[in-house]
Amino acid sequence: MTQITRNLVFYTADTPNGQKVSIFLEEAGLVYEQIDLDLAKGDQHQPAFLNINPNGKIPALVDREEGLTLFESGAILSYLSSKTGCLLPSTAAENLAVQQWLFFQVGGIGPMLGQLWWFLHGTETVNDQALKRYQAQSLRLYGVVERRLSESTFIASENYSIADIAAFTWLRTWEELKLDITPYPHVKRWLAAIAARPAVQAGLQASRPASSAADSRMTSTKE
Ligand SMILES: N[C@@H](CCC(=O)N[C@@H](CS)C(=O)NCC(=O)O)C(=O)O
Repeated sequence: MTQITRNLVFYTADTPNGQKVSIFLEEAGLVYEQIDLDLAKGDQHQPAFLNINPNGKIPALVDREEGLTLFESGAILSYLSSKTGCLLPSTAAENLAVQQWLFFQVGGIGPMLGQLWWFLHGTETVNDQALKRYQAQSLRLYGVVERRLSESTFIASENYSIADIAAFTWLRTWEELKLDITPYPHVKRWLAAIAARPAVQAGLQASRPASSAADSRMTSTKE
C-alpha cells in the first residue's frame, strides 16, 4: 500500500463517534489520512495513541499544518467547521444553538445510547434494571429531539449543521438498540433526509476499515 503524507490525520473506528467526523470530512471535501483503530484489540490503549488522546478513545485528529492534536468528536467537528467554513453558522445566535445541541448530543445522546448498546450487546450478563434505565433514557432523548424537530427543519436551526451530523450517527442506530421509533415521525423524517445526502453516504462508507482482513491497525488515504 502506498503511504502518502497528509496534513490531516484522522484516528477512528467504525462507530457513531468516528462516523460523525468521517461525514464532516466528506461534507467539506477534505483530503486526509485515516488510521483505523481496532477497539476490540485495544489499539486505543496503546501508549502511542494515548499521546494523541489521553482518554484512550476515538475519534482523534492531528492537523500537521497547525501543529494541533484534538480529541472529543464535538471539539473536532467545531474545529473543522471553523477551519474550513463548511456548515459554519451565519450568526452568533445560530452558532450558540449549534453548540448547545452538539453538547446535548455528546453529553446526553451518546452516553445513554452507548450504555444501552453495551447492556444489549457488549456484556454476556443480562441486567434488566440497566436495560430498563437506558431504554427509558434513550427514548426520552428521542422525545426531546422529536419535539425540537416538530418546530425546526434541523436540530439547531433551519440549516443542516454539525449538530445534525453528531446526533444522526447515534439516532440512526435505533434498530440495533431494539428501540421502537414509531412515535417519533419527525425524527424519522430527519433521519431519512440526512441519510440521503451523498456526503453522509460517503462518510459512512469511508468509516469502514480499508480491509477487514488486515491485522491490527491499518492506514488508508481518503480523498
Ligand atoms: N465523548 C467522546 C466519546 C468517544 C467514545 O466513546 N469513543 C468510543 C467509540 S464510539 C471508543 O473509543 N471506545 C473505546 C473504549 O472505550 O475503549 C467523543 O464524543 O469523542
